[in-house]
Parts: sequence; C-alpha cells; structure tokens
Amino acid sequence: SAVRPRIFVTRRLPGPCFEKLLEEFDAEVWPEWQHPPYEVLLEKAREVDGIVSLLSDRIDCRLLTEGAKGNLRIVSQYAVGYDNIDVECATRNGIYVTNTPSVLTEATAELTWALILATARRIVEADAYVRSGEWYRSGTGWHPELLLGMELEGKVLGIIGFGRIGRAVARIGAKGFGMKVLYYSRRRAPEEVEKELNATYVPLDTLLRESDIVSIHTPLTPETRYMIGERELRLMKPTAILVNTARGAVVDTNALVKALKEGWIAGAGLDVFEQEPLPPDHPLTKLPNVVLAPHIGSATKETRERMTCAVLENLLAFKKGEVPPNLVNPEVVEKRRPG
Ligand code: 8YV
Repeated sequence: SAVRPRIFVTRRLPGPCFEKLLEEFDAEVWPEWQHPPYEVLLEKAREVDGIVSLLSDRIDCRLLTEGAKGNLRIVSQYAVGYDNIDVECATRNGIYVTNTPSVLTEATAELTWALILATARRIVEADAYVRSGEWYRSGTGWHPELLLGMELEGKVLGIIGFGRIGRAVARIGAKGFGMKVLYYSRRRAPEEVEKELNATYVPLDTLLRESDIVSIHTPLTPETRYMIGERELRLMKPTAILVNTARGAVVDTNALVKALKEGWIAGAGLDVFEQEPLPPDHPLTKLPNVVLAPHIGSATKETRERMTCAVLENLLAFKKGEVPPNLVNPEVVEKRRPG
C-alpha cells in the first residue's frame, strides 16, 4: 500500500520485526536510550498518526488531546502495563491504545521465580560472601548454620492478581514446588483453572496471613495503588517473603522498608519501584534481606523481540483500517465509527 502512516517511536526496539516496522511506516525513531523529553513527545504527537511508547513515556490527556487535533489515532505501547497512558482520555479522543500481552507472561513468571528463589535462599548474600573472600577468611569454612534460608516445597504461595502472569507463577509453584496456592483477584478464576493450579480464592487479608510467599501481579490502577501498606504488611508472617514484579506503587515503599527493618516480614524480592531508577542511597539498598532488580521482568531476548512484533501487528491492523488485536480500550471502536 502506498500510504505509510507517520509514527514516532520513542526507542529503538530489538528484533527483526523492527526492520519490518521501518518498511511499513514513515517512522521517526528517537535515537537515545534516555526517553524523549515531554516537550518533544508533545510536539511529535501533533505531527504523527501513531506513537510507539514505553512505560517511561508520559502519555497524558494534554498530549492525547493535542495529538487528536492533528492525526494521532493510535498509541502502541511496548509493554503489557499501560499506567503511563491516560486511556480514558484516549478513548474520548478516538485514539486506539494497544499493549503487548501474552508474549511476556513466561519471562515475567520466570523472573518472579528467580527473585523468590534468590530471596528465600539468600543468593545475593551468598555470592557476596564468596566473592569478597569473607568465606575464605572466615576461619570456619562450611558450617551447619551458614546462610540458612527458607524451603519452598509444600509451602503456601499467595498470588495477588490472577491474570496471565499470576497464573503462570502459580503453575510453577504448584507443579514445581508442590505449593498450595492462594489467590486474590478482581474476578474469581474458572473452577478448572483453580483445580489445575491447586489454587483457592481467598480475601486479601487471609492471603496475607497464611502465605509464605506473597507475589504481586496486578496492574497499577487507582484501586491497586498502595494496596499493600503498613496494615497489610503487619498481617504477613514474620517468616514470609514479599515479591513484586508488577508495579512499585502497588506497595507503600516506606511501610515496606519499616517492615523489613523491624522484622514484620523476612525479606523482599523487588523488580519494580515507586521511583525508577531507584536512587543508590535509597534505604532498600541498605537492607541485606532484599534482592533488587532494575525492572527486567520481560527482559529476555526472545520476549523483547516478540514484544516488538506485537507492537508491529497492532500498527499493521491500524494501517489496514482494522481493529488492532491488543486493543485495551475497545469502547473506542464505537467512537471511531464514521458518521
Ligand atoms: C516493560 C513492563 O519492559 O510490560 C510491562 O508492563 O513493565 C515491561 O515489560 C516496560 O514496561 C517497558 O515499557
């Protein structure tokens, strides 16, 4: 087709689908790894038909409204989460918002387990102990109480948010470690799913009281913001571990620091933070019972390449005048109907 829609792409993306994207669209790619300043994004929004965005790009109502006065009709997000986008405002302005679900489910579940295992078995402390020469110099060598952790086999796994990722994490816990799964979610899962995953739907407080591992897999919404605060952390077992690979602001970070310092819980594995990047002097970086990662849940070569293909597929459907496969605001379809 002759018409190549104009798109602004806020970062170069990995994999062969990116080459295809450059062929199919009149694309301008922001050349730096640092996200474009808001003013640049705003200016581009006025000029293009579509934007390819990341979580660090603020797609607010001002930008969407300005864009809609021009030709902006799609925001294709390179992520499953889209809390950086004012979706309701996009809908009002007849703009499609799409994401990249499904392709990153296993990668995120695997990273979740990496954090659970690393926290439970104190892998970061262990690595530092060996590397620093402290083991060599200790004078004790191996001893029966060196770096004792928590066993997972047969323990209780609490999953908050039982969508694709939450269920994948549950499956590994149930099948791999014989864990009993408790979950809390907006909606109850079908009975077959519960049966297959050895999972029981419980109120949030019950989950917090009874779980040995609590893992968060909700999107960030007004309902989930600060869902886990001081009250919730105090309900958890002192031996329990909290893991977050979803969004930092689901947890009240100050309350979490207090919980870890004062021993209300035993440890935490964190891939996401209220403030990203996490400043190096943040209290979380001073705690030995915490394992930290720089938001790498979906960061496998395979997944990141598939995410690029998902972005492309959404844009290609838009180009053909079809409804994109991963539309997050289906209400917009009505709005866009001519006449
Ligand atoms: C992305 C993520 O890497 O998909 C998500 O919601 O958080 C990650 O997969 C990140 O959001 C970059 O856009």
